Amino acid sequence: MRTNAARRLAAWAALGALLAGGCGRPGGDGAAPAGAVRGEREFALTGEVVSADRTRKVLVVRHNAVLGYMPAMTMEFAVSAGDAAAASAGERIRARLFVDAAGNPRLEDIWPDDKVSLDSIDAGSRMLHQDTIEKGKEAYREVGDTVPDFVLLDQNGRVANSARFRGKQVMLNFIYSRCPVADMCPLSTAKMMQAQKLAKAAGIRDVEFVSITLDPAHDTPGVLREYADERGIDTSNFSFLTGPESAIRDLLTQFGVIAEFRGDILDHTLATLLIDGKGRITWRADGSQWQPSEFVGRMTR
Ligand SMILES: [Cu+2]
Repeated sequence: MRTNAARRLAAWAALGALLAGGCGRPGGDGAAPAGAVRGEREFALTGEVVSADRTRKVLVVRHNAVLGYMPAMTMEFAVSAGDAAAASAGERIRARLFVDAAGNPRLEDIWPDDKVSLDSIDAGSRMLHQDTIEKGKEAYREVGDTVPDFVLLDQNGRVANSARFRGKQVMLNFIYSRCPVADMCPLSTAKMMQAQKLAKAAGIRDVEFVSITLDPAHDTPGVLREYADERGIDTSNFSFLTGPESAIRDLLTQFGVIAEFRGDILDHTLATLLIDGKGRITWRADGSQWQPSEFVGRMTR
């Protein structure tokens, strides 16, 4: 209990320090556009991916009727590099359709929309929420405790069940793709990459690296795929996860990470954990001043 309270206090202190610097959410003039720009119209779209062209950054989608705009048909849409890379033929999707003044259609905010995935994510989120509520004030997982089960989506839009990681040691942290503060999320990701390289060089097998987004409303699978691709991350054992807001909230509670939007600013703390093959937390570092070698040194080979 005492450790718990002390940790929370430390976390809030870190947040206070952060507020001074501010971990901003870009979105003002000149930032990468997300959502409608002037003169664009927006619609909701559902359909099935027929093919993806990563070079031209387009998806061919057999879409359902778009209310107030067009009947069901198969056509091409401009998408981001990450969405083009993450998409696979036959995948059902839902997205926001933007049409500019010249009639050019573009999809953003693309999420998997097949019933099997949605049902398992929904069931996983409900179980996680029940677990969080039942544990109440004891929800915070300390070193020695077992991590909660979760069902999220990875950077390719595939369901990522925590069972996938059982039997492997996991190095886990929380980040968000738009974090503009160099020594917060960008530094954490760079250190995770370094730990991945060190672990590989040390011959440590059965280790997975997992980064869960703090900003699921923006960080779709495609956005996370682009985040990983831009950094040249080897995703063979490094996953970027997103999912329902409620599941992310519950995980933040259980992992003792604070993330709060204040207007356009996401104030957040950082935590990096090492979890053993049985799902027990064996080490934890708060903030971003930890060394990759500390974690790799604690991994079993
Ligand atoms: Cu950040």
